Amino acid sequence: MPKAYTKLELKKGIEEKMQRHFGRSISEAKPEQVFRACVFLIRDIMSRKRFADNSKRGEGERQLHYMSLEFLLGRSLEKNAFNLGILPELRGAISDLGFDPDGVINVEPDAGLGNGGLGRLAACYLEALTTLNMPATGYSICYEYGIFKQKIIDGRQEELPDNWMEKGRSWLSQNIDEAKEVRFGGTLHKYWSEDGRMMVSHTDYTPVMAVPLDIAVVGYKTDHVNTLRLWSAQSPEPIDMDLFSRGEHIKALERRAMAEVITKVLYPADDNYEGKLLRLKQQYFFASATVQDIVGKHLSRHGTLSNFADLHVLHINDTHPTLAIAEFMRILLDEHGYEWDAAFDLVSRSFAYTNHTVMVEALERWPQRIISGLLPRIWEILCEINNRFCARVAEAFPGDPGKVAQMAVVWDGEVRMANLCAAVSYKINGVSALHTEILRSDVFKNFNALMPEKFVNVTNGIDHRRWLAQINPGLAELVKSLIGPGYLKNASDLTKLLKYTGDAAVLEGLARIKRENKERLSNLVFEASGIKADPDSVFDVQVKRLHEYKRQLLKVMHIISLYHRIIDNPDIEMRPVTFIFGAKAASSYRIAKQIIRLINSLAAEVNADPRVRGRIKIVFMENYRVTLAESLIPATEISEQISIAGKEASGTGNMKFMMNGALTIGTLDGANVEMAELVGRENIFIFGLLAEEAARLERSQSYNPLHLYDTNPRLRRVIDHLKSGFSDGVAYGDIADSLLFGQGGQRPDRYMLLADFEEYSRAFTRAMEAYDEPAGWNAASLVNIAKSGHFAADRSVSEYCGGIWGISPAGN
Ligand code: 26Q
Repeated sequence: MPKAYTKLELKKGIEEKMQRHFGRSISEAKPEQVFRACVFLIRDIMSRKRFADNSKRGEGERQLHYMSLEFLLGRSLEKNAFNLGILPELRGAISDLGFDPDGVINVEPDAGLGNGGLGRLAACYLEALTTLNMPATGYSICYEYGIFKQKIIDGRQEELPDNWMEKGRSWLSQNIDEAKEVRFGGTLHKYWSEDGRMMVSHTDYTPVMAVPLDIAVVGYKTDHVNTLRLWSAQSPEPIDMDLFSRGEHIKALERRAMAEVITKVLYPADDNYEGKLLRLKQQYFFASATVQDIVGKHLSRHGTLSNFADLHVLHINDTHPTLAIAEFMRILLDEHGYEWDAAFDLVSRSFAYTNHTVMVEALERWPQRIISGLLPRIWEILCEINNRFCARVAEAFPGDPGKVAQMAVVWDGEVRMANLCAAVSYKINGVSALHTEILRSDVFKNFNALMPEKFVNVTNGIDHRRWLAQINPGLAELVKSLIGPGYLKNASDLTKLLKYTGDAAVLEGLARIKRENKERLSNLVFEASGIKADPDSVFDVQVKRLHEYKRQLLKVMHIISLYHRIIDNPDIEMRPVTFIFGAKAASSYRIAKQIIRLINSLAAEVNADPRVRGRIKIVFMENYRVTLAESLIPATEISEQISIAGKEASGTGNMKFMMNGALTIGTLDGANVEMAELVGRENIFIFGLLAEEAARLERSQSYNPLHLYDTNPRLRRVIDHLKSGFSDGVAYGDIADSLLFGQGGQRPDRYMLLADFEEYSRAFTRAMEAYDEPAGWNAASLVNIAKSGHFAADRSVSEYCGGIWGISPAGN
């Protein structure tokens, strides 16, 4: 068991850090310095744990290396204190020192080293792996600037740089002696060695140093500590005084800057592939440093690579780290004298791959000329992998050359990263049952025919300690009083709550907690936007990245039609609803940005219209991020999960809302399908086309939104409203056109909003009717919480450990 710290010990510890690092006493300190003193103290506690833990680590156990270009950590002070079991003591200590604990906690910026779901998933999994005592290391990039800060100015998204390191770097510890050199460009020379083997040497390359910055990860009430290793790019060139004096310093500085730009900024495109050279440099930089690190450590311990695959699994989080496959081949062939077959055998037993998307525009395909110029040796290796794989495919499907065309890794001047992963990894998984089924039957149909044993499903999960206990202390207290604290380690215990669905006192308690959370959020909304969100209204929330397939626009269209109803019947009785949106749009995603502006135009018109009399309020919360989600989710009553079926691989926000007692209005997409199965149709509001139906409509090209527009007057009026514009004088003809006629060569209404409009509207009405009956609503809310244990990351990670990674708890 971990050592407990008293409030007094922590107080003394903070004072000590304050003196040591800032040379001042607490009475002279600012909250920022108190925050940093707390971080230093918590880091000490974690280091002591790590030291004790390392000595227990076995030599012969398989380890996981979770490779992800994104780890969306959010804040860490409260989280780490929570997991160490000292959060109340830390808060008490800060208070006793004369500071507001929330004020100190709020100093911390989000580590926004990710875009959204995929990055947050990585963070949740590393926490769960650590809590489960699994030997695991996370690998990523230390972006100097994380996901941009969003400001809404005149209704429009503006992007500001997110300089998180300024205050957030206190968690990082640099390990310069473990830096690695990564090589770009250059020339290859082939020659024969004395024993008749072909050798490759690489000259004139541009070296870049990868310096590791480590973050310690603690699990919940365990002594186990893991590491998240973030690579930062540095130029190996010293500032050359000679060049300086010869006036060539600008050139030298230019070269330095070129290297260091690699880890400057996270690409803010989410689910949308852009073939940018700098992004490829990030990917190779990351892949090479990581594989060198893992191989180097293995060699220094074992002196041979022959047992590598027994002791390591490299997990590829989507295709972004895929170059690691080719890089490992390069290291084995060129640096360790391996023959191709032996090297390939080793590599193909070492990698596993998770796919997170079925959207064709998100599948990474890198142009051959970019890869061959930047990474000449990697390009050769990719070609060789491709040749051998295509030969295998041709043999497996004789007389069907189309199969080679579909499955090739290099084709038509492009490298297809997903095909490379599928060809080489020993396991491929989707992130929900439906998504995995679509991978098997559609995206990777041919691969599934050739090697069905590779495909598995692991439905996503979330860190329920953060997303329930930490962010919703009121609910956590209630749950603990009913079923004890065991659920924190064993989330399936939450089902024990089911026996209280008829207990009026419990349901009232649940309602009271929601009410308090709504009041808190209402204050936050008012501070942020000046809008009064009435805690007596229903809080209906859609927060996620802005993407057409997620259909924020469908919700907008529905709100417009509610607004029309009020205009037509000014006295109509309608339960007041506050509609809350939060979303960042990728900087280059034009339509997504227009939709943000549209939400703000609509909000301005509706919120100011005296006829509405508070029955509808619309709030766009700027800069949606992990920390904002932590305030929004506990206060939400209706969770909107309304993507077109078949396109949202899983969703993880849906799980967070469910766990906090919101009821979902959703399509049968991603993990919503499993949510509906768990809670039953009476406890979720399902609507819309099924994935099969949507796919069939798309294939047959028979979908005709114009017909719906012509025949449904309510819908027509909504779209006409978009065209004619809002009280701020802004009209959205482009959006209306893309729905009715298609834009830029796209089919009209690609994501079938019009097809689902009526059913969505009915689902919302059903939800409002259910809300009219508080006991029933609260019972449904409790059922959702009780069944949400299935979506704990602990469950997902255990499935990965058993079914994919083959790892077990450290020291066992
Ligand atoms: C690729 C190439 C170049 C630049 C950027 C990218 C890129 C970056 C991020 C492509 C995709 C992403 C992120 C994808 C993502 O977050 N997918 C989501 O993953 C979640 C976790 O599995 C799922 O729940 C969501 O359904 C899925 O959309």
